[in-house]
Amino acid sequence: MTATNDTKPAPSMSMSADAPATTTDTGAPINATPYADPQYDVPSIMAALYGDGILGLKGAFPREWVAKLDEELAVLYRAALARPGGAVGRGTNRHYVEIHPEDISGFLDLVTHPWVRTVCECVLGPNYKVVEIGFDVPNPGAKDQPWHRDFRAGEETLVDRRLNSLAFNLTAVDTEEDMGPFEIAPGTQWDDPSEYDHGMFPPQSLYPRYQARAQRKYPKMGDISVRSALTIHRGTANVSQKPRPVLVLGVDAPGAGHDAWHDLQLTRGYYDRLPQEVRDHLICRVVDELEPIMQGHTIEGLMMGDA
Ligand SMILES: O=C(O)CCC(=O)C(=O)O
Repeated sequence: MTATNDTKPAPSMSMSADAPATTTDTGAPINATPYADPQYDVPSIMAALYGDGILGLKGAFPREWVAKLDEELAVLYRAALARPGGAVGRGTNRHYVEIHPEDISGFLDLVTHPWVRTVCECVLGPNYKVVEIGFDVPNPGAKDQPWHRDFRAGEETLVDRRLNSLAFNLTAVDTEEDMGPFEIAPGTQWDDPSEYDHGMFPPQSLYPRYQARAQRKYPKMGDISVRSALTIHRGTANVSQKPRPVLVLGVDAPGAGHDAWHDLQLTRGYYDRLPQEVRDHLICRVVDELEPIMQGHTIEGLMMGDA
């Protein structure tokens, strides 16, 4: 695929995340952070993830690229539903399916997109690691999820006040109001979880805090977002007749340890064809044949009930 960003920056969902264009006399872009693509502004990316805990980029991929992804996810979803343990419940009429990178034709485009790389390197450092690829499907009839984090916050965040993992989300369809949009409470990645159930589910007494801050997101095909999975969020009720599949890419700072919950597998041939700079950013097994993934990361609180 040809990414849209070769010649000019794609518009950002956050007005402040566009870089001021500074160039040398010869027109070469000046960027003081060697690994960041000069079309993106490092302080704005840092401010968004450490501030709101979420940032988006509009039109990162062409719609045709996303339409192909949508077709591929539909096939993978059917296969996962037919396999015991292939799709994990995330509440009424919702599933999460972890997949293999080579199950989708756009994996390389995704992980080499200049915005994805720049965000990872800015926030997680130059040795960031991709640990997970999968997708969520809130189907018709899905209900409001309880407000939650996707995992427990560690000492790095609670004490050292540092983010050590990110979740990228890419919708496979245009999100409409009745499709149960994703909802997030900006800034809550820093909240104290001592009263949370399993360190992930805030008590209902705290819901007014999230409701007061809540932002619903309406991404279109081609848009991409990134968030801390610790920023309190939920899927809302899908009262339409359409599913809303969303691709999820999980990325860690070195040592964050979320690879223990996942099982990124690549066949030898696929792995060998990847550029070295992509291989350097994977925590994976290289296998002769892809094995069905036994999902290690279930969120029991979501399987037990809706809000
Ligand atoms: O509905 C969504 O987009 C997100 C769902 C979610 O947060 C989850 O299943 O953990």
